[in-house]
Amino acid sequence: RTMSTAARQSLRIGLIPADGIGKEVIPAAKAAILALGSDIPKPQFIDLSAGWETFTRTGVALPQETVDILRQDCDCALFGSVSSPSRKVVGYSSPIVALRKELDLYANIRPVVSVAPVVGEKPSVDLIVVRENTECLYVKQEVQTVGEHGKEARATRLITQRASQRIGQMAFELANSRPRKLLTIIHKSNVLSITDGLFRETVRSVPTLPEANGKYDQVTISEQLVDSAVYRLFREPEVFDVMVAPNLYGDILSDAAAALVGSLGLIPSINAGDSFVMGEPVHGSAPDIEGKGIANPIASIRSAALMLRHLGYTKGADRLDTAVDQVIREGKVLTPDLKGTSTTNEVLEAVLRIL
Ligand code: GGG
Repeated sequence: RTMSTAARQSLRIGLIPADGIGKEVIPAAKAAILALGSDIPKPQFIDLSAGWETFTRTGVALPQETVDILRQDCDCALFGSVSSPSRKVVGYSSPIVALRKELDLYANIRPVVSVAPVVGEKPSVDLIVVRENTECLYVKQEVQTVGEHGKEARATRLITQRASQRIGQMAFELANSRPRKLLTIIHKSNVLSITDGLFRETVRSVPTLPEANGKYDQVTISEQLVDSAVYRLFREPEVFDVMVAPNLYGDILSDAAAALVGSLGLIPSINAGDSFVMGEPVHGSAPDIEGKGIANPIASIRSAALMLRHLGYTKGADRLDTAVDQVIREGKVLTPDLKGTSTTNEVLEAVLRIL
């Protein structure tokens, strides 16, 4: 990653707005990236399609062309949001789940950080949810049969040592890079002792791997059952630093954590693998506000910052985060999810003025 960072003349960014408000917030992130000027290599944007709307138009939710272009012609990507239906639709499969698999983006890193009222003060919430991104119930192996008592539905929940180990390594790296160096493993192995037991035990053993070679000695490891983790998150969020969880728990926990900082519209993420990174706001396609021009662009702008930071462009990433922090701190230009009356464009304009 750092090797190519130094040599890059341009930064090729795939844009996949997908559905709903993704179409409104990804262009805002693009405009914010463009405002960084020479702090990053010259960005080149490549528009790509995926999503429910793409499916209804073409019969395919994730066109092979999108995957091929991301693999061959892009250094990174930004994904918006997808409107997967809640019922089974023949031939449809979630494009974001498929993309994470196709590009082996095995870690979904979701920082949840509040903005302190005064510059330089410690934020009251400052944690990162590290979500395993390739397995758990998201392997989507479901069957329905008919038994003695009527319909029966079953889902396979796959947890492997390989996936648990690499997400564990990513989480230890992150914890080690932070001042508090605290890693909490989230599981439910008092009930799911085989699947969550394997996750817990594999993550716990990361510091004993030969390649760890003592580098995680400063990391404090704790663990928490997922249900009590949600309770503690609301009662005393300050106890958490880095939380690592299997796919579904990580998804739920990060939405819950978003409530602590005011809105899901603020929370960014990256889907990271060993050779590619894709920024993605944690929020969904929000059909209730789609087309009204009031979606919060901050999660997407912060996702762009996270993506740039992951690629080594710290200065550009810092500028985006500082501008967003200032807009939130001033509290004058905010979208309705934050009790404001401003539009997506007005928030973007406020960020651009600072940039
Ligand atoms: N940006 C997150 C997002 O689009 N969330 C909606 C979502 O995950 N829907 C379910 C799916 O398509 O997998």
